[in-house]
Amino acid sequence: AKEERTFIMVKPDGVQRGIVGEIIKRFENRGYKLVACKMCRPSKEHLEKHYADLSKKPFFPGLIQYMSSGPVVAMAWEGKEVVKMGRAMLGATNPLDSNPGTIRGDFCIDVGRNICHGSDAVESAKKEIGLWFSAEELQSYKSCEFEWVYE
Ligand code: YYY
Ligand code: MG
Repeated sequence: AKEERTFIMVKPDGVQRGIVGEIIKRFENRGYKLVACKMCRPSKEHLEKHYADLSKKPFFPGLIQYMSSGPVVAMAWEGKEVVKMGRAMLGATNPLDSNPGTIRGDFCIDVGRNICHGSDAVESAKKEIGLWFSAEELQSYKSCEFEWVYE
């Protein structure tokens, strides 16, 4: 369970607005472990794969346009229940429904500029990490915090 992983991404607006460090800080502070991290400029084809489930939605073209408009920071985080807790830490998809204290609830307003992505299930996390990272980009290591974060 402590080896569960999720895919978290700072979207182009989060990068432009300088919120990368804040997002990383929240996952670090919580006790989660960073196992992969890179800045990249994803192609439309790559983003169409990432968001394949949404391809029929009316907002899809705008979503792909926005997501390919600048660099993003892609990350994989590891720890107990990190998929579910990652979603809770991000807040609701629509920032206007996100509680204050969540990342979206603290830093954004519009659904089409919601600054971050997080996998919605363990299975989709596996798919997304496989899409964004090669095996060599994923690190396995024991954090010195481990014994102090977990009982
Ligand atoms: O997983 P999450 O990002 O919270 O929401 P999804 O339903 O997977 O939608 C992905 C992405 O699409 C969302 O973060 C913003 C955008 N979007 C939108 O622009 N308008 C909507 N009505 C719904 C989603
Ligand atoms: Mg989603």
